[in-house]
Order: sequence, then structure tokens, then C-alpha cells
Amino acid sequence: MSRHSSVLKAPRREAQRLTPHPGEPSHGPLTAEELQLAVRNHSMPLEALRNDITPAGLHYLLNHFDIPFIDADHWHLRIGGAVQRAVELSIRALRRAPSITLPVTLECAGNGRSLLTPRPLSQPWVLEAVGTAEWTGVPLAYLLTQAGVDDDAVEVVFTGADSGIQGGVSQQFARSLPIAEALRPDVVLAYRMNGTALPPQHGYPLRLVVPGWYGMASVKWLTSIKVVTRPFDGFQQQVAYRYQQDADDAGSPVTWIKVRSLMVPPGVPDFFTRRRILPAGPVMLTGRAWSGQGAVQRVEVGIDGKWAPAQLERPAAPFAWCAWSMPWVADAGEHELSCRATDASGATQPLEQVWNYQGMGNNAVQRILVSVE
Ligand SMILES: Nc1nc2c(c(=O)[nH]1)N[C@H]1C(S)=C(S)[C@@H](COP(=O)(O)O)O[C@H]1N2
Ligand SMILES: [Mo]
Repeated sequence: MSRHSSVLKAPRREAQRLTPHPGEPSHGPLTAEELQLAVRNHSMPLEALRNDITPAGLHYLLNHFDIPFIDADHWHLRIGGAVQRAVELSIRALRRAPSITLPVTLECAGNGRSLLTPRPLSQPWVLEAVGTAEWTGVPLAYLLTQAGVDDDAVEVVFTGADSGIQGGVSQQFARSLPIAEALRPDVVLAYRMNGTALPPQHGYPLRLVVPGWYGMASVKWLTSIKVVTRPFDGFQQQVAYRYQQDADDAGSPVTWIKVRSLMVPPGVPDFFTRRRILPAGPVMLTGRAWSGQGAVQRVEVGIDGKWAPAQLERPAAPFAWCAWSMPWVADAGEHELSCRATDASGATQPLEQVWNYQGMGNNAVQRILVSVE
């Protein structure tokens, strides 16, 4: 018996040794596994920062497992657990319920990960894992109130239809929210994105959208909502999405989006290096800024390390990004452009990366090299 099981275990150990351990930091070049994830999960091209609302096809995408194939006619949302009236709702019933529409900036918590040294092995985002869509759906609070949340409830667990294995753990993608967050009036169960049906890759037929929180909270392909009386200990809650110093550090949970700004790279790119080339003279530098921790209050633009305030527009909604602009007269030569936002909590983007083991919340300032001719 023991001989048999050791024979069975041997190839598995081998496989573990050959496959890079996700999350393990690397000083090496990009791996085939990272490339594989990068082509499945795309970011938003920086030029799309010009749009108030990101067209669905340009919105960033992050799917841990496969996109589930769901027939909405046979799909139901279960709401249960510590509630007085458990229900099962069809998509038609959800579309008949009161709805809200609101623009929300979503950003992946791993945005900026590939810029860290050493680099945590996972989806290798650069800077642009962000997008702002207009989400339409039923306020979660409406359905929870109808179901009647028990007094001893502490969290609400959201489970998606997608499943797979991560960190050796077989799972359906699931995340929880504290009760108080779940009852916020702007947390929405969305069945429309930018005025049309949710695309398959963004959670068809129904997803959660939690304004202000990093993207992992906004569970896609929802199948069940369960009110619980103990904190949820699922993989995506207790193991993934934590600010940790090393593998053994319990760390702290990733929650609200940190303040960040990005600039539309001016001029035109060199195809392969993406380095920018632009003519000398006046140019309007533009971009967007956002934060889940308080309204953006200031954006500064750095030209070769000298900072000056940009003009800020009002955001369309509390958790939608705001536009900023600053005129610059480009003189011939090589320049480094950057931008840095500060929010109402007083938080400012760091000039240097703050490293953590999973590569979470790296909101260090963007730097763009330009050649002015
Ligand atoms: N069911 C499910 N929901 C999910 C995910 C997932 O893999 N499965 N990824 C999460 C993560 S990490 C992010 S950043 C956002 C991305 O949403 P988007 O692809 O619509 O931009 O979805 C979240 N919801
Ligand atoms: Mo994410």
C-alpha cells in the first residue's frame, strides 16, 4: 500500500518541481506560463484612457479559470444561507427587479505586478489592468433585504460558475464581502455592461460589481449568494489576495483600490520597444486618476523629475475615474514623463515600488520615456 502510493506520488512531485510555483518571485525572464496567462487576460491599451467609458472589448480582463458556457434560460441565482427566505431567481426575474446603472472603475489587484523585482509569478500585468464600464443591474441590498438577513450574519459569499485548481486546491471561484459592504446601495448584480448584455468573458449572465474594491471582489458568472455567520475561508479569500512578505506570512487582505493615475503616452510608439516619439512644441498631456479610498484630490505631472499640478475634471460617479490634463511644451531631446495622484485620505502614489509576495496593489508612478525631435 505505502509502496504503491509512493509510486503514485513520484510523478506529481516531479511535476511540481518543473512547473514554476505561482506567487514565487523570480529574477528570471518571463516564463511560458506567464505568457499563456497574458494572452488569455488582456489589459486596457493606454490610449483607451481617453474614453470616459471603456468599450467592453478594451476593458481589461482577468479570468482565473475557463470562461463557463452558460445557457441563461436554464440558469438560476440562489440566495440562501443565514436568511429568512431563501430564493432562486431566473435572469428574467432579475431583469424585472428595480435596477440602477452606474459607471465604475475596476482595477485588478495584481496591476503593476510584472514591474516588481523579484517578480511574483502570476498574471504578469504591466500598468493597465483597469477599465471603467457602465454597469446595469439589481442593487444587491434590494435582494438581501427581501431575503431577510439574519442578525448573526457576518459576511456574504459569492460563488461563480467557473472552477479549476489553484495553489493545489480544487475550487469554484468564490469571494466574500462583510455584511456592511454587501448592503451598500451601490453594490450591484449586473446583467448589462455599457448598455448591452454582459459579454461572456465579463460574467454573463450575471456578475457582482463592488465599486471601490479591487476587481477580485466583483465575482463573475454568479451562481450563488450565501449569507454566512462565520468569516469565509475559501482560497481566494484566505490564501490569494493578501499583502504578504513571504509564503508563511498570514498577511492582510486586499480590499480597496489604492490611488493611481495613468497617462496616455504622447506622440507615436516605436513598434517593438513602445518608446514614444513626438515633435517639439506644445502637446496636451492627458490621463485618468482613481482611488477606492477617497476622491482623487490632486494629480501632478513630472517632467524629468520636476512636478507641476494638472487640471482635474470631476468624475462621473464616486468610484469612476476622473480625467486630468496638463499642457507641455516639448523641447528636443530625451525626456521622462510621469504622473502621481493623491486622494482624500492623503494617500499618494509612491515613487518607488512597494514589494509584496503576491505582487498586490503596486501603485508606483508610471514613467514614460519620450524622444522629442
Ligand atoms: N467567477 C470569477 N469572478 C472573477 C474572476 C474570476 O476569475 N472568476 N476574476 C476576478 C478578478 S481577479 C478581477 S480583477 C475581475 C476582472 O473583471 P473583468 O474581467 O470583467 O475586468 O473579475 C473578478 N471576478
Ligand atoms: Mo484581479
